[in-house]
Amino acid sequence: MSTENGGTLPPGDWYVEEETFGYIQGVLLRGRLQRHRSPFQNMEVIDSQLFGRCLVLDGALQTSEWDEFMYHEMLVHVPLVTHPDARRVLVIGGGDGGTLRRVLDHPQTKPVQVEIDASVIENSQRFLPSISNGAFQNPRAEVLIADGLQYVREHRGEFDVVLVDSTDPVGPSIPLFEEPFYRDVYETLTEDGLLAVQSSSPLYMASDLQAQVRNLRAVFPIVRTYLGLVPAYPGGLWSYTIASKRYDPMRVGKADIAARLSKGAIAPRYYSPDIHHAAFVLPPFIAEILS
Ligand code: AG3
Repeated sequence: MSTENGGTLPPGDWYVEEETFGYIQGVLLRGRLQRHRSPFQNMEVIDSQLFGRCLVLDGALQTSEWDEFMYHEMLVHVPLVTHPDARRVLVIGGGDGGTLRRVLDHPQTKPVQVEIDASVIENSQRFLPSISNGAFQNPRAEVLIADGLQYVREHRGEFDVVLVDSTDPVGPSIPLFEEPFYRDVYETLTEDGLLAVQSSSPLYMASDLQAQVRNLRAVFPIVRTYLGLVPAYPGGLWSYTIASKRYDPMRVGKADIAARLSKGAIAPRYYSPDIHHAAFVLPPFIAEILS
């Protein structure tokens, strides 16, 4: 990247993240806005030159003002256009509100969000309001502070779509990547329901992706991994996986996708009917991880 003083990096404060042994990714900071320790995790809000404000949980960058749309549009619109009439949608995690906001873009939805850590929602609304863009105030949304693991155990056959917008599979979120949770989600879904999850970096977390897909395949008949770009995440290439009882995301026609988007006058900046199908095309080395 070019710099004002002719190539040498200006002295400054960098946010750096070790993504895997021997590789760090970093952004030059404009400021550190907040640091908070909740009963669940350490939270930081930083302000960076390149990505704007970013939410960091337990030392992993979760989302940035600049590229949040790339991640949230892919996590939400791909499953919500795959289901022909997704009304009851459950969001687990996603405290910054970027996922809830995209669910609300689909006018027929009645979302419930279950976030374990109230302070993520509070601080995201305070420091990163552009990400939720008012979603938490929308009367169609019901927002609960509760444990998603327990919530799915207590709600059977209620949701058309479940979205898991979690942190990496480390520490307390590990159960969200395991087979017992996916069995509970299966029961939480209606008979033609589907689940979409963020499924890690295929580059630096390939064994996590592999284990997660294996766990989903043990429960759901249709499991499809797709890819998208999220520059702020390790390596920039990110994966998502849909696990479905009936609808195959690879078989939704482009005209249906366009029609489902236009119902809500949704004009995404990353996602499109062409991206929908392109995202399921996997490079052979990733197909091999999943085979
Ligand atoms: N959830 C996935 C973030 C993963 C980032 N990992 C990392 N930086 N090592 C994002 C939540 C956004 N709503």
